[in-house]
Amino acid sequence: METRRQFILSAAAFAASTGLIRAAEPPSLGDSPAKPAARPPVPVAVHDLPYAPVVFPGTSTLPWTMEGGVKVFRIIAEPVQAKFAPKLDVNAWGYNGESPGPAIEAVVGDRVRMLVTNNLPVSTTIHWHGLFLPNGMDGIGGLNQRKIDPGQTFKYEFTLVNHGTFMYHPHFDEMFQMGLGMMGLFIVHPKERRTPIVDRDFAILLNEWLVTPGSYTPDPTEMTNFNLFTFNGKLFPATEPLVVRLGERVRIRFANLSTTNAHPMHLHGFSFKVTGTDGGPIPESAQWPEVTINVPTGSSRDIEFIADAEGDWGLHCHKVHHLMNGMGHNLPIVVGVKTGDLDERIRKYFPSYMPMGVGMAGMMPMGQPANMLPMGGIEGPFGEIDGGGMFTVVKVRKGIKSYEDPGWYRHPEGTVAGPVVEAK
Ligand SMILES: [Cu+2]
Repeated sequence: METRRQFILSAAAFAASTGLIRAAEPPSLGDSPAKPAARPPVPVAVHDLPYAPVVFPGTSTLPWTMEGGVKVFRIIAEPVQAKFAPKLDVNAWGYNGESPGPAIEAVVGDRVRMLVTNNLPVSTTIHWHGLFLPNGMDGIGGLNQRKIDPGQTFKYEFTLVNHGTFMYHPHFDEMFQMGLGMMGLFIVHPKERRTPIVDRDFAILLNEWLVTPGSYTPDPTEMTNFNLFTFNGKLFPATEPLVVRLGERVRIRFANLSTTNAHPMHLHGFSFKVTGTDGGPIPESAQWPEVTINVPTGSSRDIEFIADAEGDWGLHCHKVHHLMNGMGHNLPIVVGVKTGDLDERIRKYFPSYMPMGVGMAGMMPMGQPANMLPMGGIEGPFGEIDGGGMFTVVKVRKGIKSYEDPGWYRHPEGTVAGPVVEAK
């Protein structure tokens, strides 16, 4: 059966291929008839739009209908089959078939109506994290509203007042429901474009999971010891690259709804300014330069930079164990030991034992449980790229005509580190 997301994407692809829609029409202005709010086709000429449409690498945008001047979104809370990577399936909970749920994108001044249907076996609510709204729309079960029981549909309706990078998630049995993946991004654009105008605007929702190797269902009771770390529900090598034309101004919005961890997001190759949080935009005089920005759980951080250097630049969480997929913990460490046949002998007593310090890529293939992604799943231009989790690549290219993945960067002659023979 074609999922809603596939339908939206294929409808958008069809429309783009037949020239039915202009690149990235503003989805919010006026009472225009309903149209699917799929990711904008490429290339995007954004300077004649009221804002740069946000790109959600790895996830989709929630469509809406206009009814009497109200923008109506339909949200279905339900169990979903998530695919963190081609060989990693997860029995998650989410919205409209996805975890994270499809991103909501709207503009200050919009009247929005959220029709939330609960197809879960338990009660739930939705809280609109960071939005200014009437107290009775804030979504804390028992405090602001009755819980949405299984089978019920609740209406939330309010006018968007503040802009920024926000989220939505249940505010009832949060540990269980968010631990199973119930969350999504909610981007509100200002009425007047924020200056300087960005050419590319990306948003990434950060989450962490415990899916015990060999199993398919996350353990939502885990408090500290997570083993999978996702960008918009995908982990490297299944994360999508962020493709940028040389010289463009780029915004990346990070939002974190992980159970416990902050994620220090590190961008290679550039210094960026921190331009906003879920509390709102930061005035230019108060913005500061960074190459790593910590994103605590329950918060968002917007960064901006000029992509003035070509290349394949890493973008990742700097907690190095968040760059691994399904990594086992509590292993004996024998870094520096000449092991000989020690590996085999130790493995007799500790079947999960893997030698450390030999490079991740060599570690995994033996005795791997089902539904576990091996480390080092991708062949780069210089050999295998090891690692996984919260990692992607910002691909900056000169003169590209589209934002499709351009492949690996081709370095100019003489600009790549390599071996030398030193004179004795
Ligand atoms: Cu992290």
